[in-house]
Amino acid sequence: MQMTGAQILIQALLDQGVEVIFGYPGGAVLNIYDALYERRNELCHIVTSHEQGAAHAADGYARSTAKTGVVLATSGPGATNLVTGIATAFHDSVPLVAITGNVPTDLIGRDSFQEVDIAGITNPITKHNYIVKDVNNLADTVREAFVIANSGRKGPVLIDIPKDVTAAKTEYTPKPMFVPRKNLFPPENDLSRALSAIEQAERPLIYAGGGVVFSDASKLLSVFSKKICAPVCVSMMGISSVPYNDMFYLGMIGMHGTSTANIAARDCDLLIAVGSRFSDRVAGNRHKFASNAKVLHIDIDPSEISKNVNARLSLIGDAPQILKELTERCEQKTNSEWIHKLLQHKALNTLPCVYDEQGLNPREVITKLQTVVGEDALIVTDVGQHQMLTAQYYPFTKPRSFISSCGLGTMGYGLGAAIGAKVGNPNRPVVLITGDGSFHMNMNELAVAVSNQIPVVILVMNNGVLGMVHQWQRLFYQERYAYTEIHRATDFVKLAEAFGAVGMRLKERSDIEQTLKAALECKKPCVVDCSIDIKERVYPIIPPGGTEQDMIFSD
Ligand SMILES: Cc1ncc(C[n+]2csc(CCOP(=O)(O)OP(=O)(O)O)c2C)c(N)n1
Repeated sequence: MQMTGAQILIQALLDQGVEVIFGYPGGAVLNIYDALYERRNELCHIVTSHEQGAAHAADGYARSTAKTGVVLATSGPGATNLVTGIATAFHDSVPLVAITGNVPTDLIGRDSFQEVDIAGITNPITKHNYIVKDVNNLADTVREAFVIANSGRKGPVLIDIPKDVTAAKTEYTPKPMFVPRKNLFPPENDLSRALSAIEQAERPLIYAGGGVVFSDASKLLSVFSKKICAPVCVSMMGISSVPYNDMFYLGMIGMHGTSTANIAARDCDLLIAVGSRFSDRVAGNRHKFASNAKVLHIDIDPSEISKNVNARLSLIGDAPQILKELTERCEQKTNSEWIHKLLQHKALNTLPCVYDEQGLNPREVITKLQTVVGEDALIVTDVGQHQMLTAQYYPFTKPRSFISSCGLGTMGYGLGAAIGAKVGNPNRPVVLITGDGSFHMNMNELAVAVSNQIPVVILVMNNGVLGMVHQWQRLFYQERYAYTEIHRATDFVKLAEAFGAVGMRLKERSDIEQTLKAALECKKPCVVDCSIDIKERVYPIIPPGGTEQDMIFSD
């Protein structure tokens, strides 16, 4: 059947199983919006306040549902507004298809109105990108983009479509939905070397990253850890891969990790990294990290091996398949001394959780939140102290329940991502934990939550400062608080009301549970202004470039 490029695009997206697109209209995508309008009963489109919010929403949707997020923007400023969201998804390996309109083909390269080379701009932050110059290539390009976004290490793909291509007509031939490319399986040689390293290890430690969460390898990892008697620590991306109350769980590793996890990395003789990157937030000093251990790196992306920390052994492939194979082939180990020592250390070094002060302690709000929202909730964060405290204190029990910009550390990520997560999971409670700095960046998306009746709960940990940077100034800049005490007078309750949302204030410890309950039960977008002391800090911290020896535990 003859269709326009715009109609083909929408049909191809529907054929890929896409149910929702986040985006923002404009001149270069008018044909696409017109085609979307025709199919409005089949494909939901959510218009955000800003394209950045749309990209974060598509990202939050993808992380929480395991589907591909789709975002649509016009040329020029619409496209450049996507950049931070695409980079955020790229850093954390989130499958995203970003579609941008561009000026007509004959205006490209002529400094035309709203023209940018978005393919050039996004080259380093996408897995792949396309400029479709011939309508006959459009449907296959869309299909291929979904394959690439979802194969191997997942990530964003951009498709730039000039306006004349969306207007041109051609024949549309339907094809079946994409099948991701098959992952490699490691050769027998590598497997048997890994197995003998596991056999010989006296002090094995598993370090799990986002790859475990995203490949749904959590259960297999847990079985594997018990079989080889190895405790498990996680990167921030790996949070929720292991339930917080798993006997072998040591918590987060790295800069704001637990002392037990960091000591385990120091003392282990075999470090089994699964789907993780050894970023500088984990291995602050990559030359001294886990220096007593052989590293066995399991990853789907060969370019990760020995990128940051030298791996003596590696297994390239799909984490679930590899973990299953290793578990089946290795002997049941007992390693009581190593495990016993670490679990004892963990029991004696829990993070502080006695709250006797008058004011509101963010840790207490975060811990009590779980008792109110239950295990099914999706917890989204922005970036800063509130993010680290959530990572440290929230008792996650289910994979994919923690959604945060870990790699890029994008302030302003949270509200868009929370909206996307709620759209993808309408029956699960979605709570955004944010800071006043982060919330100021993209709070305009509150309008979207209101107009689309997306009832997210937003807890603004309001300390009146850019807390995390303030903390670094205290520790590393002799308390010279340059431009982090920004004295904003925003009234978050009034602001919420102005947007048509519900606003609440939380100041007293005694009100935590009832306020959180009320926020959830109002079934509307709700902003809770939580008054947090400016002196709140996140400990422990390993200073940048340091090791577990340099860990600071208090002011
Ligand atoms: C877009 C962006 N700009 C700047 C930063 C640097 N940065 C990291 S944390 C932080 C402070 C965050 O403040 P807030 O959101 O209020 O959270 P808090 O640390 O107080 O919990 C800043 C400015 C960033 N991560 N992202």
